[in-house]
Amino acid sequence: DEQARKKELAAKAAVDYVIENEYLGVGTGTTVSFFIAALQQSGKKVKACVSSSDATTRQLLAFGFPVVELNEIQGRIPVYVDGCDEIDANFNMIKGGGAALTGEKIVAQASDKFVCIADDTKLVKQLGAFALPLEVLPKAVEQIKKSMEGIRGVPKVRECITDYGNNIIDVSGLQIQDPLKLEEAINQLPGLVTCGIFAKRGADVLIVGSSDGIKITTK
Ligand code: DER
Repeated sequence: DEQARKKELAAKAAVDYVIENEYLGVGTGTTVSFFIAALQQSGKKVKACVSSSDATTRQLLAFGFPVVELNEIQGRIPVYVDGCDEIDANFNMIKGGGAALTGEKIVAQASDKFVCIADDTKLVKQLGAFALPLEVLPKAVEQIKKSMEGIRGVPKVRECITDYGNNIIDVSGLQIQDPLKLEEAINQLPGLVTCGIFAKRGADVLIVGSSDGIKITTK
């Protein structure tokens, strides 16, 4: 379908950013799935991949890539490739649609260059049309739901358990004028594991697939 074609275009273009024989951080989602296949197709060799989720680890191993734990490497990761659910003009993102936001944020934090791959439906003027995912400890679910209602959000617990055994609350109805401010405020909530706003650590390069091809912008 058309959206898949746009994702694949962006994913293929990201292969150029991969540095041979270096560590590579890999995100989660369908756009990343196209990237893993394109990277294998390219024959480029990486030292090893650092994965953001169990699902991505399984896919990387299936495609023959070596995978190492983040704790096993001393330095920084040069490049991290991942998708998003929304991205604004300042490269702030909403992520977590794939329930992998905690692993994604950890590996993104350890990486020097975040290359975001997306189809053009992900581009927004203001974050928040996509319900904001929060990873929360089960014990804190009701309390955090109330906090979100307190800022006029509409929280809904997602039917899933994350790689870390936690819940996801999707919060719709938020008008996110200042992504960084809201990310930092939500981070203070007891029991909050990860906020799906990626503003403190946003993207550095954006590769967008559209029906006219790809567009690459660097922050
Ligand atoms: O969960 C995430 O943040 C992923 O990056 C995911 O939402 C990206 O979605 P995709 O399946 O459209 O690539």
